[in-house]
Amino acid sequence: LQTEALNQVEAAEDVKALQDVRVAYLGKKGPITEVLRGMGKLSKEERPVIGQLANDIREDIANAIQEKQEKLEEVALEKQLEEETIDVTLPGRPVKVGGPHLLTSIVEEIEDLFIGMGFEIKEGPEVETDYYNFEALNLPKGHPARDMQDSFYITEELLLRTHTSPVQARTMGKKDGKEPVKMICPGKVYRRDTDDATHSHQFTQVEGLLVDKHVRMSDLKGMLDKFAKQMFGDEREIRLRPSFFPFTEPSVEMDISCKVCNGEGCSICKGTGWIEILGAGMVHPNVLEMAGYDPEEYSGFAFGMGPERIAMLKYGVDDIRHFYTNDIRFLKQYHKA
Ligand code: FA5
Repeated sequence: LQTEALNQVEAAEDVKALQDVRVAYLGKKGPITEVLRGMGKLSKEERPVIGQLANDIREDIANAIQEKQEKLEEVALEKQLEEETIDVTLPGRPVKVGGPHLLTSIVEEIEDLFIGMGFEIKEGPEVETDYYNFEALNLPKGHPARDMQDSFYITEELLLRTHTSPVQARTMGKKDGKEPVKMICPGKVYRRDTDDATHSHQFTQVEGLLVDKHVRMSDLKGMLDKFAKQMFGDEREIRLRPSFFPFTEPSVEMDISCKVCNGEGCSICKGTGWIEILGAGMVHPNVLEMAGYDPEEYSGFAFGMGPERIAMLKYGVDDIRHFYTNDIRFLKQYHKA
């Protein structure tokens, strides 16, 4: 019996087969248990001899099973390790990394540039009151210049802001007419414009405002020139054209030359070789007065630029709609490594 059991232990090929051997020989219904159970029927002399023998055999088989089990487990572990080996020489799988949207990058670039010139960053609401969007900017109800910025109204008194200029009025209003202001405000604006290559019904603006004693038009011109050169490089030309905004007097519009497409048949520059990127001017005395400043003592300049147009010009993007349609092939071109 012992030899037979030990042979079977040796022959067991896996843990399951070994378990079967254990049950067969050492289990409750196995031959050894049976022998031990029948001890009562043996004579007094036979009992210790047979008992000792049965126990020895049981121990031998149990030891053999234990040894075999350890061996089988070791083999199984080795097999598993072999199967799960990692080949460290295989090339890694590339991780797809996102990046900021081109428009976000441009706005951040503009912010950095103005922070470098000492401007603070301010924010204002996109749902604006008629008062701040128009009236505080010298555009009373019924003023014909309101038509320049066709608006999305929510109620009679609330609208989606048509420009970032209301943040000028909000910022000045908090200063009690005494402290100087030097701020920019980036943000989204909305107009009922028909979408085309250079116009969108929702776009971005960055407003700028500087109010202090003795601020002059030449300060505005110098700062715009510095901005343009830092943003586009010294080779670009700028031109200021007289313009009209009710909240500035005098008012100008600034164009930048289109070097990317030479202006020839180019949709950004409409063949003229120039693209308008901002409106600006000296803050109108009425606007200063409404915000609590004495226009005899204080003066200021303001500007509002379109980052989409700036990005188009800087990177040769030929249609403003690329910024909003989220075509990954377009966006990827501008991800910095
Ligand atoms: C204004 O919105 C004035 N608030 C700017 C200003 C501020 C003037 C402070 C004086 C003082 P305008 O409507 O021209 O002005 O727009 C300013 C800039 O926004 C434009 O030069 C252009 O770059 C951009 N822009 C205007 N309309 C659109 C549009 N539909 N899509 C994309 N960009 C636009």
